[in-house]
Amino acid sequence: MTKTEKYVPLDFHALDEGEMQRRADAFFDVMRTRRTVRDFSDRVVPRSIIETCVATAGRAPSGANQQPWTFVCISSPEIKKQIRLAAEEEERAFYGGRAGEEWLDALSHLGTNANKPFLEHAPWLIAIFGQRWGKQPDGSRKKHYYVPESVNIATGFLIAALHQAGLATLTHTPAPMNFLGEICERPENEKPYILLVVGYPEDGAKVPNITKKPLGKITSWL
Ligand code: IYR
Repeated sequence: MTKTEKYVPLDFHALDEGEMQRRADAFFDVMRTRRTVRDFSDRVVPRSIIETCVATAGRAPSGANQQPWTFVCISSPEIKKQIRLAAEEEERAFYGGRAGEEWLDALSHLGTNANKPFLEHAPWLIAIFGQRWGKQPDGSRKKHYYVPESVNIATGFLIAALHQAGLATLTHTPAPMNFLGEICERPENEKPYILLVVGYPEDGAKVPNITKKPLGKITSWL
């Protein structure tokens, strides 16, 4: 029997600085065009592309390498419809008063409202769950560490992978989101974090005329 080694050699290939800069610039040029999209076409996206992008998300670092995430990938029209109905009910309460004036004011430039047709039109919804705890071999609870950080880093990987693959996304967070666990039939240890809408933008889709902060506004160098 071969013994599993505790440590293995790192697969790392250093690049020269010119190549590093070229790659950093090339990736920035890809990511700078990412925009949150709210008008989705119903054009089909092959499952294999979603699979590969979720596999990329699964390479994210996580607390104690516990990988405390589940990506529920939904293309079923019936389930998308259930999600739309439940999300719109929450959003009606949100826009109808629960959000409060300050929050609605902060959102007003995005032009959002309680109607979420994209939850049915887009070919894929990816409901991202964090596993608040895991299971020991004997079935008892196993504590998980840094679950929100881990899930959110993996979600960032996923959004980048989908964008790089030529797909549009919307990071949707209806609140509260408990209906997602019920519709997706997730176990009680899983908490919904984000509902990612994935597909192609509708022809002629428009996005809010907003900008990102320049580097000088998001950094401090010591
Ligand atoms: N979840 C609502 C409201 C909303 C909240 C924030 I913060 C946004 O950046 C965008 C929307 C909705 O999806 O309409």
